[in-house]
Amino acid sequence: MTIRGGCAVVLSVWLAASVTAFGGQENQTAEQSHTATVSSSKLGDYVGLYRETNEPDVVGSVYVEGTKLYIEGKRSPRVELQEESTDHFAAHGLKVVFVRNAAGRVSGLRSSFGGRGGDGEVFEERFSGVGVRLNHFRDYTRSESMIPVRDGGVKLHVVILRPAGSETSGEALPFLMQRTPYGVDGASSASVNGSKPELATSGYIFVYADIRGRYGSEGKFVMNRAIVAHTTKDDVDETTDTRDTIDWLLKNVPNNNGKVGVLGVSYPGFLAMSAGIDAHPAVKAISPQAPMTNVWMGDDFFHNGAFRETYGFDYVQQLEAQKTDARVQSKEDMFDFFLKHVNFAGAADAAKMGNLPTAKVFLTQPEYSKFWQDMAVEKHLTQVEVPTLEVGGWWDQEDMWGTQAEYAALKPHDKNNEVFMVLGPWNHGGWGPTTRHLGVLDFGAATGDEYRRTIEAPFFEKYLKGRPGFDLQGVASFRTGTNQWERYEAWPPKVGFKDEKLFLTADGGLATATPTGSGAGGKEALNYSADPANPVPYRNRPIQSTYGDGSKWRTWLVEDQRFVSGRKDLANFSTPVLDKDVTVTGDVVADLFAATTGTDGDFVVKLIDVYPDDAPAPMAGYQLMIVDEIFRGRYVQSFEKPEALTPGKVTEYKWSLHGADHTFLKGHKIMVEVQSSWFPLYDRNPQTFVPNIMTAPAGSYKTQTVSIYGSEKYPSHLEFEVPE
Ligand code: PG9
Repeated sequence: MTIRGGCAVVLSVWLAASVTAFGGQENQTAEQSHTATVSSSKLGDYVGLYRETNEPDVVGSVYVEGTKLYIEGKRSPRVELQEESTDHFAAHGLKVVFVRNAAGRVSGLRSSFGGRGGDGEVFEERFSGVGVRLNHFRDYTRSESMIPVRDGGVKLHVVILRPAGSETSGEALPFLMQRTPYGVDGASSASVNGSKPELATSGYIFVYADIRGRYGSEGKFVMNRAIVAHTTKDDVDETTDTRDTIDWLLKNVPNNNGKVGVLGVSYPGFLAMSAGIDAHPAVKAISPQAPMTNVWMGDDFFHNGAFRETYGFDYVQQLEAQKTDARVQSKEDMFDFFLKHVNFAGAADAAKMGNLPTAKVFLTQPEYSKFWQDMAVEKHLTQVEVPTLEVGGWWDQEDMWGTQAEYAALKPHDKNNEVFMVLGPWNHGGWGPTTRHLGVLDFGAATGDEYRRTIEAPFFEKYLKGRPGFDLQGVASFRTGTNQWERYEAWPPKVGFKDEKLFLTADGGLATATPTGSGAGGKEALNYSADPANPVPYRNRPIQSTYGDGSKWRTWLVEDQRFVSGRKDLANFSTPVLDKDVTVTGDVVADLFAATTGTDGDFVVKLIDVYPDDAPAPMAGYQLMIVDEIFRGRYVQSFEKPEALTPGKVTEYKWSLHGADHTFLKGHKIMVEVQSSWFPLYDRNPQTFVPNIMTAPAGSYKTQTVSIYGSEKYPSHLEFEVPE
């Protein structure tokens, strides 16, 4: 996966550009020699180290060599700055304006990528007058190959990057491979050094592979191709393509040490896991990161049966409409768009995408059919074939399920203690950029850099090069709230933890004591009326296309929930202000007793940290979601065979909100919010049972009253673990 913007920091932005826009051109960008038109005495004005005040871990350097002015970062290649006018410079799309203080001294710089969209302009203060070479980029040479695979005729495209000179001399090196549907043409010496600085410095033979049917590779692309039984040579899947690729690499790439590591984020994370199933003997380590694992149960396309309408709509068009990615970009608020088209069939029709292979399955098989079951990866994880490092983020907006599900499947088979997991304060792939932030949250350190330096790089060094330094025994978890790394023997941790429950009381409270009698204040349940014509938005409007210009998709999970929590069509439950810290660790499970006047309905449960009103801006009164998940009512008896609900019947719904490791600090409140829509990320439930919600007629969408119980008989609650 390429680094997709994400962090509002000039050098990270610049890195993103070096990986995408500058990709494959680093020899020109690094050393292109236009003559600077300014005098060298003036150039000296700009020399120094710069950092963004908000993001002090990102440091840039400006220095003079000969008569030229250069800028570079730890993770970005040097580029020559060309003067356009006094204090205004440009380099390959990067605009740099030096800023002077009242005394006329250069005190900082403002930079932006003109025309690239995304993160806008960034200011960096100058904190030292000495400019030095910051990055220690190793020179990698690039080659390309087409690799034949077993089913004859089909060849797969790879880009190979290896330290210059390592073909013929020096130690034999291991391979580090990433397979992807997103294209590998941009892979370059600069992108390898920028995205994996620690590993690139050490030296690996990096292999970037286009998967079957995408970009430079031949054959037919099949989205999330299911793993099949291998009885004939034509039974291909991602595991066989990986094995065939590795076979070829071992035989054809000189001076390799016979060991292969595979890593990747998201779709490439799924492909990394595939490398550990029926693995080639040369595979010695894999790191599936935010891997899509089960796209019906909890990853990209459905969660517990609720259809992820915006994501399915955008992603399928991005990948399946053509061989290379096409960004889906709409000017309309997607809330209005999907409401106007009633159901997914209407929206797909409007976009003329109904015939794309995965869209067809969305439309005809919304239940957990054999098609989706065959695609699920976790059922193949019945043994640990290779040391595995799973990586995931607490606020992953795409593949929240995969990391934890793969770990849970593998761990019982982990005889040699070779399954590890890291969970951090990140969104999807957020451990890549150098940043302390996610949205408005500040974690006090560049946690992704910490992870890559202390865990990811030592993991591959140990298993591919036999070097010391990898000291993770089980799981590393970044506990939010207190903002510190914790280490556990396993996930969820058992040693030093005990089970706890938090009950939803019918007067809107939360309590650790089991409710007695008919419920708090004599009330059995909290009721609200849910109208599908006015669904609860999942993020602040306008809602842009997933990866469209200005999209807030990447940080929606940390948006302040006050934008909806005052609505009448949801139920709020809250503790009083906490008089001590409360830590919630492990898998958080919602166990809800609920009834509806309808014959179908969705239930969304959100566990929220409510900051005190006197917290420093921007956190005063902030409502931060810690974990959250949806459940589609019709699947309460069976995911395969949906059934109508009985109006008014109290039913138990139990589902995982996924892992958390969070301390609700003294002075905060714990809040649980229950609602019946999360639109348009999830399609609307008509609240009247219809055979297929994808084609639900407009007339079937009906307002219903939903009751969330909190009595002795129906004790709705959350389950989790707390330190002993
Ligand atoms: N979340 C993306 C994806 C993975 C697998 C299936 C569909 C989508 C990704 O970022 O790769």
